[in-house]
Amino acid sequence: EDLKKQQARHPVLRINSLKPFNAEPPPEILSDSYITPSAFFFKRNHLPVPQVDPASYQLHVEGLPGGVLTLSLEDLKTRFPKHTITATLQCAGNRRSEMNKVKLVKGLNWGIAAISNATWSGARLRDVLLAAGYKPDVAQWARHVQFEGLDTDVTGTTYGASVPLNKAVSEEGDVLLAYEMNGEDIPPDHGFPVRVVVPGTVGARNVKWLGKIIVSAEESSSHWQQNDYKGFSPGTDWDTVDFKSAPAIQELPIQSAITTPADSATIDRSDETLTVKGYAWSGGGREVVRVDVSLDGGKTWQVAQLRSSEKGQAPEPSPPPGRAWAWKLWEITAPLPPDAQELEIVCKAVDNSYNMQPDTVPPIWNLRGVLSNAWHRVKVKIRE
Ligand code: MTE
Ligand code: MO
Repeated sequence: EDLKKQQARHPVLRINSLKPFNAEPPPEILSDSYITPSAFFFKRNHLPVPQVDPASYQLHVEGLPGGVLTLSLEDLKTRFPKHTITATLQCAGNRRSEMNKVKLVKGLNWGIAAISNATWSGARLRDVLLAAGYKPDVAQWARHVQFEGLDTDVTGTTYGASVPLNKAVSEEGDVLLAYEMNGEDIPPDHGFPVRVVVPGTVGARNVKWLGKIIVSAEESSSHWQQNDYKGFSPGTDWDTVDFKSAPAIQELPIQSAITTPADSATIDRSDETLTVKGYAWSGGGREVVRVDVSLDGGKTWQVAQLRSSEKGQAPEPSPPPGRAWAWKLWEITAPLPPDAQELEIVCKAVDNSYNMQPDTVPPIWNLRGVLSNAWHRVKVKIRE
């Protein structure tokens, strides 16, 4: 990766690895705006970012009875209706650092900001599959839609992933072949010129620099589908793990975290009140319906205010059931407890299936450090 590209990256990002480039924003930036500006959107790359020429870009759609359909960027933009959604993307490894504190895991040591929210515009994958010859009888043998990126490792192997066919072809699935992020061309780090956006589904399946789509009876055979991004028991270690025994992560569980105050912050007693902010999101289009906040380590709870638009703007109407793809930002202002010198602030969210977060990390610890969604805890000191 050349220096120019690195210099174009925002200096406030916290770099997790330089080659390939992996970074997350400072948490408080996440709750500053409902739509995360692309410069602050977390960046997760397994391989070097490829430079793709939009003029010669081709997308191949394979595996359907009609043969291969090849589309240019122009075809994608002009032959299919443009559809826009707001969707949150979260890496399966978000909050991995909290698992690392319990017992060492393998993977990038993400804090709480490997999650961001953007608007995405593009062609519906459903429309493109229909144009390529998809018919309902295909569902008799096909089960998955595989995606291949144009990024490759030293052996020439591309990044790849797949999602269930029913998610890809359903009208309610809202899966996009996106060519815009936040109203502009998708930035190179996020998949220029085309990426898949599979709302409600783990970041890993949202393949960037999309080169190929394959309708198939099989899941993607890629490392990231077969031997990574799977959950295991806390009792499973690297000697006993059998990656074939667990399903690939698709929809993510309920999640929330405190973006401000930061852990170990000091608060002045003279402030009298404390404002706590954060995000909450659930996978599979399940809507976050409540966030509970405690200032005493979980003994007593208050309900936070939820927001699903920019501050000062009219609230967005509730999405149709099962299509809540975007996070909610939340906030609560509470009086400082009179006698405390230290507070343990805790948050936990509830989605519309009444799924809730587990209270501690050890029961969900796993060797890859994925699906880390325990109650988020932040300790602050009060200065008299
Ligand atoms: N697509 C390609 N081609 N290569 C990748 O390394 N990383 C995946 C996914 N798509 C990846 C990819 C992972 S693990 C995540 S979490 C998201 O992209 C991150 O998307 P972002 O960098 O736009 O935040
Ligand atoms: Mo990821």
